Amino acid sequence: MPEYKPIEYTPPSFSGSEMRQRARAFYEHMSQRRSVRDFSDDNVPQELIELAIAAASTSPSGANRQPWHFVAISNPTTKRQIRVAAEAEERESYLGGRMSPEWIDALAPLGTDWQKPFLEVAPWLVVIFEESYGIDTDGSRRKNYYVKESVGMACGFFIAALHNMGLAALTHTPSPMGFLSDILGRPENEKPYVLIPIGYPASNCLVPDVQRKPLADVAEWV
Ligand code: IYR
Repeated sequence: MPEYKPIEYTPPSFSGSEMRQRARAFYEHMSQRRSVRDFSDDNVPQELIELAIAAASTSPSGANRQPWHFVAISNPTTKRQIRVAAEAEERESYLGGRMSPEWIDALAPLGTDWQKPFLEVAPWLVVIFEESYGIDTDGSRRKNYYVKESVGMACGFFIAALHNMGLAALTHTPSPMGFLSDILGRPENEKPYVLIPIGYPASNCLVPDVQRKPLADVAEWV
């Protein structure tokens, strides 16, 4: 059995007033994040995407298995293939009755439909795959734990990192997403989790007028 061999940890530390200042600044910065569907085609350097993936990969995960894999796409032909396949699925969902009327109703204030031009316009698409199980060097299967929770947290870190560097993103889940495994040639132990188009907002970018719930509605003090 592998041993527990802990090492010392020196966390970043701040004074009380620095903590308050940082807490407020972080909250205010995060408040400005919006999901964007209307991208400019301006280029984004690969280095920025690499740093966002590195930040995402610092997320906690079940048994520290880090059960995620990021595929970053900038190739226009691959982006086109993804758009065509995603729109075929989304068309069926929106217009072919796969989404319930109640669901369509819930999305109405967001202004979404089956058309996904951002899949071609945004300079990067990053598809995050969850590793349902790992594969050891000898080819044997290795169990992963809390895969969805772990990958969800990594995606949260990813989106925060992108926003922090001034990039816009969308958490997009064309449904079903199996076509992403085929187009990107991913192995059997990986399942698409979410597709994140990344870039700058278009100069005339509009977003839905949504509000965040007030603290009193999302928190309880006992
Ligand atoms: N996958 C569709 C539908 C959709 C579903 C939810 I829940 C959203 O918050 C937004 C959209 C689409 O991407 O349009």
